[in-house]
Amino acid sequence: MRVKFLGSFYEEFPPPDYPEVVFVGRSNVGKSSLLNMVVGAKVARVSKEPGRTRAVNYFLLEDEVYLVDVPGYGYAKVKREEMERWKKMMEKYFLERKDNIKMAFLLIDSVAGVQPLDEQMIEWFEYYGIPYTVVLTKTDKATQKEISRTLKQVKRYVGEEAVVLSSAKENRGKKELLSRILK
Ligand SMILES: Nc1nc2c(ncn2[C@@H]2O[C@H](COP(=O)(O)OP(=O)(O)O)[C@@H](O)[C@H]2O)c(=O)[nH]1
Ligand SMILES: [Mg+2]
Repeated sequence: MRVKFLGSFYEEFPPPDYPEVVFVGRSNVGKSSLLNMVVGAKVARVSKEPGRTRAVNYFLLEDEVYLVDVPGYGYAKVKREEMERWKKMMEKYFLERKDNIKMAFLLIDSVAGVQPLDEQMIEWFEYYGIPYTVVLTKTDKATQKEISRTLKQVKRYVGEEAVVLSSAKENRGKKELLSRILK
């Protein structure tokens, strides 16, 4: 896969010359790892301590589609003002880019399940009219029972065809995600 890091953006975003696919989820859910798995290269930074990403990172895949890594949410130690800043930034991102976003991948930890802030993201997608797919992450760490429970929660919002099971550790879901991105 040809993939290029275009940079970290805070205020202005790159010109909408390509359609974009955005990866959204709680901090530490495995966004950067998933992105790296999908493109088959270590382009996004995987971090040990959560809550570090502040920027919107753009990658260009195959000179065809932008892959966008936005800051994660829900990190417990984040202060209120920081949370407000995150919210403002995301609202600006979705408002400005909604027509260019062809798909959002909402990452949900297979073990932790759907959290209130994930539901808030789903409300945003619906409000902005952004189609989304739910990606369950880290299935290698989850029991079958945990996966079933999380699947059941997710199916309150989307049909089965809009859910992908993944593990960056086991390269699970890579083909499925790539075909959805390049579609
Ligand atoms: N077991 C397992 N660990 C993972 C997987 N994906 C990510 N991780 C770990 O989870 C932590 C957070 O990953 P990262 O990709 O930085 O999450 P992000 O904050 O959402 O971008 C790191 O320690 C990763 O090594 C996975 O599929 N399986
Ligand atoms: Mg990350």
